[in-house]
Amino acid sequence: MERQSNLADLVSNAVNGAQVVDLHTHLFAPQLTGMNLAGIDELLTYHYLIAEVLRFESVTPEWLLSQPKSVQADLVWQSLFVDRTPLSEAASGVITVLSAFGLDPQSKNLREARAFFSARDPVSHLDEVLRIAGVDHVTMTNDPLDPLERKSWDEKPEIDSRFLSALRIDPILNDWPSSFKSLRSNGYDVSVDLDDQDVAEVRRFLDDWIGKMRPRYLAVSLPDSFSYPEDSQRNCLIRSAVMPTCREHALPFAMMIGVRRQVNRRLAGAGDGVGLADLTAIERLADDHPDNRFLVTTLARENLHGLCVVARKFANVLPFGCWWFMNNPSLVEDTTLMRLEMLGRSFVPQHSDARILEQLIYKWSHARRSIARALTTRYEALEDSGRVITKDDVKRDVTALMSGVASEWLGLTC
Ligand code: HDL
Ligand code: ZN
Repeated sequence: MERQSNLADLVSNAVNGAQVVDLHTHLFAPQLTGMNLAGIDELLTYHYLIAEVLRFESVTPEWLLSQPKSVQADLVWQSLFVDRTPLSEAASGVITVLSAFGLDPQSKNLREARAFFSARDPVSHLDEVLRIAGVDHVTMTNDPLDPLERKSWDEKPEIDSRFLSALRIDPILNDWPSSFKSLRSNGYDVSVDLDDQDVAEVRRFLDDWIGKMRPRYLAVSLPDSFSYPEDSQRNCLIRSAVMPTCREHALPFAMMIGVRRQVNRRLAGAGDGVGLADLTAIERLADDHPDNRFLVTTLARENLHGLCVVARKFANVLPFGCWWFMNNPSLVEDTTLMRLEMLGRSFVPQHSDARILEQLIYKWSHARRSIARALTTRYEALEDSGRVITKDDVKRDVTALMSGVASEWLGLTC
């Protein structure tokens, strides 16, 4: 027992002390005006909690989503935190954030929390959140077809170097029949047909935005129905525009697979569901494009083992994180243990997917606990096999898992 608790403490301290490179978030550098979300009302109206509160309260989604955020937040707090124990991961995350700032998680109302967050200076608050969360770099999700975001980029902002860009191209790949109109209105000579000229214009669009944003990867979320090869506009754009562009700019392509958008439209941002992905699509893409690198995460728990097998077959595939419905402590621990058993440390155990600034604190604190447990289990098995685990082993492995592998794939390491 003595040995185990020493090893567990050694690993836990190393994981808790390791700085993180966060591979995927919905946070924005302060220079991208009007894009950032922070504070207690945003934390409590996170779409995960909106979905949860509708399971307990006899209000309609339409009524709830039509209320001011403060009314929504008051209802969420009363229902999930006062009338009931905040048992879910998303609810317990708010508790972790409040405790990190010394606020009362047992409070009956939001007066103290609102006063605290509204008094914060945004610049020092950002610094403190990143310090508490132990995050060195935050990768954004940047959509050049979002008018508000495009306006910011067109002003050539000097982006805070702690924020990395990722060029997100869902509308182009998943909805060409309508997104081509946005490209047209932004000066690209494209049509719905997607002929060679259109593909050339899409490449010009990607090159232009890679020049403006300097992204670390291109990204797309894909439905469970995603298949490759396939005679479709999405496949044509991936093969003829995205793959050569990523190779030319030496950028990975991130595929986040298995989402079924708007299974319940009434819930708006909270209305997406999950589906089982066909992993042969990743195999075929990785096999057809050996000089491209693929960051892959899947939304269905049932896809995780298969993704580890695909990654064992194709070194240009890097599993990353426990995405969205997978981001629960039990699943993060199980998934990390499975990945360690099958891939050694050639994967990225977690990304936060944070939407609200202070979520970085809980998403990383909770993930660290799970990752440390999984790593300790592997070390214990190794020691049982006769390999002594040294402090240097732990430091080297933890640094790779929490930042080293991500830094390498994002081009942060020189
Ligand atoms: O598509 C994505 O990047 C997802 O992460 C969605 O934004 C989702 O709504 C989400 O916030 N998941 O955590
Ligand atoms: Zn996301």
